[in-house]
Amino acid sequence: MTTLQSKKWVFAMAAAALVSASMGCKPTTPDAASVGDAAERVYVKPGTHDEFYNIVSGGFNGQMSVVGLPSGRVLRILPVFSAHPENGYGFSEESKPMLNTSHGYVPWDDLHHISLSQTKGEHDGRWAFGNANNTPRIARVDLKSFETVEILEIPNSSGNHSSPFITENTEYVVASTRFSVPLGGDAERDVPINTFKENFKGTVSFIKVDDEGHMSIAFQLVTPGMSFDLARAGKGKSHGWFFFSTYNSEQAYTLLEVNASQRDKDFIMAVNWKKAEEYIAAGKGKMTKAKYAHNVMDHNSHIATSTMMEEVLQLDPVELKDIIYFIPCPKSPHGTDVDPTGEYIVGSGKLAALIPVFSFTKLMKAIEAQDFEGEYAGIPVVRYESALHGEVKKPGLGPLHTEFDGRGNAYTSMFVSSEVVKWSIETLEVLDRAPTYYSVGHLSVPGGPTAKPHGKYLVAYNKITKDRYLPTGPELTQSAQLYDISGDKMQLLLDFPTIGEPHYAEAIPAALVEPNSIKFYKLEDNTHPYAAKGEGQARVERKGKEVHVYMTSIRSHFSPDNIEGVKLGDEVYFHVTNLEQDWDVPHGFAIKGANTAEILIMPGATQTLKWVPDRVGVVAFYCTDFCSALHQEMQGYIRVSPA
Ligand code: CUK
Ligand code: CUA
Repeated sequence: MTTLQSKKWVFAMAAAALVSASMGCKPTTPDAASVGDAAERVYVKPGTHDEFYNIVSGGFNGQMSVVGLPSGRVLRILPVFSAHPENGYGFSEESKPMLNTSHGYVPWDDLHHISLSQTKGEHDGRWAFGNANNTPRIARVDLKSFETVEILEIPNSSGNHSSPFITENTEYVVASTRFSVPLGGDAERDVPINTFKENFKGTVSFIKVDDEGHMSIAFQLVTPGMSFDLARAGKGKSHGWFFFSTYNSEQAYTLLEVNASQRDKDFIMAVNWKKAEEYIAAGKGKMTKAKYAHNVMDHNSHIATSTMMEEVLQLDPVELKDIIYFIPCPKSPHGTDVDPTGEYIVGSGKLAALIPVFSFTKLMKAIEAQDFEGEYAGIPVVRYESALHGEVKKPGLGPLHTEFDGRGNAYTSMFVSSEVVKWSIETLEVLDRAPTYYSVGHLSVPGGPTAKPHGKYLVAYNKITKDRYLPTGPELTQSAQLYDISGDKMQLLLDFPTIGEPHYAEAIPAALVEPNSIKFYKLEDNTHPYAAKGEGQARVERKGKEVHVYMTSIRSHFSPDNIEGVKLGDEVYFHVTNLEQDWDVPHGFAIKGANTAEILIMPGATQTLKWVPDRVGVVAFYCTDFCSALHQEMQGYIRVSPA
């Protein structure tokens, strides 16, 4: 099977991919079991900490999770794009605006990829970025507080899969569209679907990140109507360039599984973003109308504000000839990855029988010499051989994603043959292969996408679980596997379940994050307009139909805890300030009949729960977080009288 390279074979592979996805393709490699002392190597003694934080995408749960490595222990679910009843994210009045979009409040999404901020090509421990696939958005999480502090909607995009990939000094994160769509105003967007070739366009957004982390769309490139899948920034010698995998160069709009797999090659798109910056500076951009939300959480009040943006700057790379170039890449590339030196660009055609590795130096020479095989939709296509460093032959079936260990080795996930394949970047020889259980998607080596990978471990995030855990009905846990990659041979150490479906993840040494972690918010810095910074300020104020309760919480009581004077038809706002100034003492607040979640208030912060009473009577409220021996006493009553 491996010697055939005909079209027929490719379709056989596509079929194999389907079968493997539906049946769970069992690897048959003999040394499938873990090594003997695996338990010792993943054991983190009680009371001691893991070596790495692994920030993992949650897929269709819309969240990130924080996992310790090597233990695989889940440390936290970190709400990003989905409302989270556990702590009131998306339910409290303060956090609701974080989930605002041009479509209104959208409290769910599908988060696939994580990018950690970098300085000089290395992790700096400041922020984690994540993408919303469905209603296109990029979020920024502050790694001091592990809170989502900013969400930017991406206009002119649909299926924000190819994001958020980051440049080596966090100058930009990019977001590109999976589904090409008609752009413009209502008249331009209301077109027959079969006018795809004329009317549908892709976009790539370059989102500027300033020193404080704040995001803004610097410019959008409008591209031919194709699909973008993944991307990586250049680094070192290729700094200033960005590489995107594209598929559906067929520009199919129906039955894509067949129609978008016809051409032998799709493309890797190379973008010279330094050049694009020059064109922007020279006034070549065009401001166009676009409606998108930009949501920012204030540091001190913890109140999110949503601003509706009106326009975006666009560049036309077909007109401006030298911003983008296509490199042919076999069979529907999924991942594209850049090695730590920035010289090698790895394409992973998910239906391809080999892995092409391109050389940045050769690409530059080819562009300089205009060594093109032609054009695609008005954009120059570099000759495959001219940009090629070489091919990894017979790597396995269904290559998806590649990570690096900083010692000259690359690790590629093979979805169809369910394995991780280690190969040498220099010689392109396959050095080792290890089975995964089952059908691996992304991989993560700590620091793997940076200029200085930390190596040591590799985590495989698998798409299929099957028999690996105790069954829990038709739906099984999602799963990851930890390998030791410090020696010549990869060694399986641990299976661990994950929260949601993991796509990409990054791991960062704990030492870069742990020392900066906030323990509590200082009460004196709290600028929330409804904060009560001591029990003396606790009170109830009426403004027409609105009743504002300035409430405090401290072990183990609320003030006020008996509230009267509320009438049917009122809207009651419980503004609860947590007066504690100590680590790990949140208080919760929940009230009977509220059609919302609880709120969970961090020490020193204020959160607001809105409640509209629906009947006359006395209603109880209580603290939901077991905060002290007298937690069960932490409660109160509110009396609602007829209007
Ligand atoms: S991915 Cu989104 S389909 Cu290979 Cu990055 Cu999992
Ligand atoms: Cu406060 Cu329980």
